[in-house]
Amino acid sequence: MTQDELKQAVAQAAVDYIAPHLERSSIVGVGTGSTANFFIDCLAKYRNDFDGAVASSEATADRLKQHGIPVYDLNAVDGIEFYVDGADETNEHLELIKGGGGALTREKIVAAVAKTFICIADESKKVGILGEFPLPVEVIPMARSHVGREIVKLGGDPVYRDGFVTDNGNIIIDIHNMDISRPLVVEEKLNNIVGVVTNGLFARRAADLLLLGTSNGVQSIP
Ligand code: ABF
Repeated sequence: MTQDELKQAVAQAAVDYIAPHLERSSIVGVGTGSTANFFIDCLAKYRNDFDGAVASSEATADRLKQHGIPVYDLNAVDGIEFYVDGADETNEHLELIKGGGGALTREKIVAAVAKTFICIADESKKVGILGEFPLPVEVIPMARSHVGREIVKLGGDPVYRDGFVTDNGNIIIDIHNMDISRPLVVEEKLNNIVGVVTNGLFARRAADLLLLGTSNGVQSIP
C-alpha cells in the first residue's frame, strides 16, 4: 500500500470509531496535515450527524467549511468529544511529536480540551524513542535568541524556521539532536523557558488511542 492509502485507511478507521458516538450536539476537534485532511474528507459524509468542528489551523477550518461543516471558535463551545489529528512521531506510549506543520499550539489546546484524543498515523511515524523528527517549539519573536541559547544548554541544536510565521503570529524553532528518552521531562523543561509559547511534545497529554496504518491493516493501540 502507498503511504496515502495508509493515511486514507486510518482516516476512515477514525470516522468509523467516532460515528456511532456522534450526537446532533457533538463538536469534533480536527487537526492539521495530510492525514487529518483525509479524515476531514471522510467525516464530511456524516456532516448531518453532529453540530460542527473546532479546527486546529486556518487551513483545516477552510477545508471543513468547503465540505459544509460549521467551524466554531473554541470559546463558543461547551466541550469537544473527540479530537482527531496526525503526528510526526509516536512512541509505544502514544507520546507524540507534533507541529511539523507549525500548528502545535492550537493542536495542544484542542487536545487539552477534548475528552478523547485519537491519533491517526501511518506506520512510518512509529519510533522507539522520539526525536529523530526535529521537535518544533513556538516562540514569541523577541525571545528567539534567548530561547535558542537555552535549548543549547538542554543539549539540543536549535534551527530557526526562516520565513515561517504561525497562525498566532509567532516563530518556530526546530530542535535537532535532542535526547528525548524522557518526553515528560523534556516537555516541561522546554515549557519553562521564558518566551516559549508551547512545544510539540505531547507527553503530558498523550493520545488516548492510536490508529496506525500498516500494510497488514489498521492497528488500534492500546
Ligand atoms: C499535524 O500534522 C501535525 O502535528 C503534524 O506535524 C502533521 C502530520 O502531518 P501529516 O499527516 O501530513 O504527516 O497533525
